[in-house]
Amino acid sequence: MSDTDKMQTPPDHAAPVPFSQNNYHHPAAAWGAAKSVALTLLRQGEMVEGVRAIFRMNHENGGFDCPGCAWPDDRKGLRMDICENGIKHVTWEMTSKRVTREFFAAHRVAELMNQSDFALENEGRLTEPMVYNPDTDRYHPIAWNDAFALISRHLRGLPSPNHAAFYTSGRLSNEATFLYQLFAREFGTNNLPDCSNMCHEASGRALTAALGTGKGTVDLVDWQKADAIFVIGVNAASNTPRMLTALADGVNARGLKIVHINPLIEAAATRAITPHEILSMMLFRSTPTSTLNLQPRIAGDFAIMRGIAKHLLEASRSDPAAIDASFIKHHTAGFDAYRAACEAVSWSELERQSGVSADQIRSAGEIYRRARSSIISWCLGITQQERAVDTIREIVNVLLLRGNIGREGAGPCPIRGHSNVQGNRTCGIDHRPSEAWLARMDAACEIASPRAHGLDTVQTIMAMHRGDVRVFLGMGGNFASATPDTAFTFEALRKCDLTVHVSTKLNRSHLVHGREALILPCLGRTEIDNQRGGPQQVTVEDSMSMVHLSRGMKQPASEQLLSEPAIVAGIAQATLPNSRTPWEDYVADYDRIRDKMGEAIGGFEDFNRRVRQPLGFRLRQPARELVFQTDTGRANFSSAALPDVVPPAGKLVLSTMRSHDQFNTTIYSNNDRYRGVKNLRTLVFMNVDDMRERGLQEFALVDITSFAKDGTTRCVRGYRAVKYAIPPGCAAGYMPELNALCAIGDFSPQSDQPLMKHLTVEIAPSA
Ligand SMILES: Nc1nc2c(c(=O)[nH]1)N[C@H]1C(S)=C(S)[C@@H](COP(=O)(O)OP(=O)(O)OC[C@H]3O[C@@H](n4cnc5c(=O)[nH]c(N)nc54)[C@H](O)[C@@H]3O)O[C@H]1N2
Ligand SMILES: Nc1nc2c(c(=O)[nH]1)N[C@H]1C(S)=C(S)[C@@H](COP(=O)(O)OP(=O)(O)OC[C@H]3O[C@@H](n4cnc5c(=O)[nH]c(N)nc54)[C@H](O)[C@@H]3O)O[C@H]1N2
Ligand SMILES: [Mo]
Repeated sequence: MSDTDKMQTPPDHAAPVPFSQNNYHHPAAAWGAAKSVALTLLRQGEMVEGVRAIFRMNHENGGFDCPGCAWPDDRKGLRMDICENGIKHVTWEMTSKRVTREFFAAHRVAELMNQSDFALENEGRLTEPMVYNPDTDRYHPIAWNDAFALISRHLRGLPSPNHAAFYTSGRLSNEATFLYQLFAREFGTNNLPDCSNMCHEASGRALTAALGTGKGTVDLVDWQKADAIFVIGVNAASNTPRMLTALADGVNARGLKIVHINPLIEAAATRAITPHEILSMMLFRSTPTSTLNLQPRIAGDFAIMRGIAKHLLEASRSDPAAIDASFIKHHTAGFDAYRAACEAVSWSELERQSGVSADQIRSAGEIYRRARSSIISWCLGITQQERAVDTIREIVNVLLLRGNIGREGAGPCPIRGHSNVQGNRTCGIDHRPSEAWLARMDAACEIASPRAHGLDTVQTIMAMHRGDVRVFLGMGGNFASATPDTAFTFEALRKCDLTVHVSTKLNRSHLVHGREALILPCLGRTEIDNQRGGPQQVTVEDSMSMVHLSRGMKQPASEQLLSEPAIVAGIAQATLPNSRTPWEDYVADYDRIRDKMGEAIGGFEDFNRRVRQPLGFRLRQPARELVFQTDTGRANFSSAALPDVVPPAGKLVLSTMRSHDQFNTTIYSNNDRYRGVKNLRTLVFMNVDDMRERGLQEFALVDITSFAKDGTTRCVRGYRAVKYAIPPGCAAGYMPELNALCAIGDFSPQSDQPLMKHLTVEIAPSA
């Protein structure tokens, strides 16, 4: 395949850069990854520190947890459990570049708005608290105590606590999280929107209804024992690279069968060199990490899952062992209705809705039938859909049919995003907390939490736009860019009286601010956190419910940085002068926060001792022991009707996703290595027939118009159409840029998640 180079001026760069797309030939995570790591380290001027840090990351007791994804650490033996993208995230935080008061003095906010997201973050680490001055349109230094006083003045001036919202991005430690929710609830609101409202909310709701747990039930040992693993709607090679280790090891050691279900054939679905296998890398030995690839239309996954179930039920007529009748009888509810739903739907309808042939679905069903134990894993390709909750419940249905839960090597496995997003929810970031959770926390902390449910991310934006939320506080993250309907969200943020961002790096959210605004710089996870009681450690929970310690090693980027717990405590003390919560004591020694968490949160009993065990501890998972805390006391089948996901005539369905070289809104470069893209982010991947129908040549300039449920349209212009192996009727491009197309009202009624992977669009030559 030859490179086709064209010239264009991407918005990110002043000078034109040649862009290209060709097919990537090398195995995932091989030399390309090693080279990219070296470049990242050099670019951040961090070669020596970076290498030292990598050797300490994710190591048994004594390192810091990788701030990248939430894949669990394999801490056995001497293998370094690291990956290219983890290294990028770490060095990005450890950069030697600094954003100083001189920088802010030299740039008006209006000027900074013209810079790309990459350029903003690339300025380096924030170094001191800053306050916005509308007269100069600049940020100026402010003392920490004055910043806390400003926040307190705004919060105390609100007609009710529900006029404030407290956002969390999933990097916050368990300890900071606990203090943050405690502060919000003691102040008087459950307005705790978070990134999981855009990420795995659907997984939590589906699993809770089906199994009585909001989390997956498998652990890394199960990944090492399964006979078949389904990888659905996740780009593992880029976003969960350490999964490749489990896949390749499984294939090599025991002939693991792997089924990928994804409209795109991603790198992990071809062959992989595991992230740390230096020898294989040198010999260019790779492992085929796919037994079968199914390429459904976008949101066609439900139909595939129902097809697999239909296949099993049909097979069970001649082979009773195709389904686990005993498990179904003793542990589940709703089977008869489910069987009827499977029988009622025709294979031709399943083919139409999935975009995959019945034969292929049956092949996947056969792999599943022959495997003694199977894991089904999924990520955003499933969750950011209109009927995501139904689809995840269909995944659970398929697992239940063969008793694939509560035994070794089997179960559901949502692949979480941010490194501690699961821990955030466990430790109280929930706008819809249960009565039991609040009652226990209230008793332990001697406060009286409000009971009314709070606002999620989308509702917060709508409330800001209406003028109902007047103070916005962001604990990490990049709310302005990560959320849907960019233009609407910008307006909403600009209507606030006060916006506050606790951050490590400069980003768009600092520039799209309220009437008054603060930037509060905090320690990163790699940095030493010294408090009155000495250096502190924090804890995080990974995708598989393991809780372990994380301790920073590096001198802080600036002497003025505070830890996240200290910032929360500072705001709380200023805002709640009569609080009986010992904020100062908590910050002096995080063991005291953990002692309180041990009382307040089920599963955290004896927290300080258990978390100091070599590998930390695993939170108990009743569903894993076949204890189902559901309405029926059993695992529930669901028999939802097949959703209609075929796009209307002339329209396409567009999915927004990450490139290889970004972490959410942090863009490391304009490349997307495994998809063969260089220097281009303003692109849309299209099927060749859809391009031909629209008279589009490769790299043609196009405008993309989205059609919202309420009849409104949104448009982005000057994108490049790129021919790609994607099913007809489907298109894909990059987040966060394409959030401009996602209407604020277009969220799933089941999960309240924005439809970031299901936008109805038309694509036409640029006007
Ligand atoms: N390097 C890196 N690592 C990350 C992140 C990052 O930005 N960079 N982000 C972190 C976070 S917060 C998260 S939540 C995860 C996200 O991890 P992913 O879920 O992998 O994130 P996306 O890039 O959005 O990719 C979604 C995948 O879903 C597929 N897809 C799209 N629509 C459909 C569909 O209808 N059905 C199916 N089956 N598949 C579909 C796309 O082709 C793509 O492969 O990664 C985490 N890890
Ligand atoms: N269209 C579209 N939109 C999406 C998605 C999609 O697939 N498509 N995915 C959604 C998903 S899954 C997610 S999780 C969200 C992500 O949404 P967010 O979590 O809000 O966004 P991030 O880009 O991860 O946040 C990056 C910023 O976090 C700050 N930061 C980094 N480390 C730290 C730290 O240790 N402490 C603090 N306080 N701040 C820190 C830095 O200032 C950095 O600029 O985006 C969502 N948006
Ligand atoms: Mo996420």
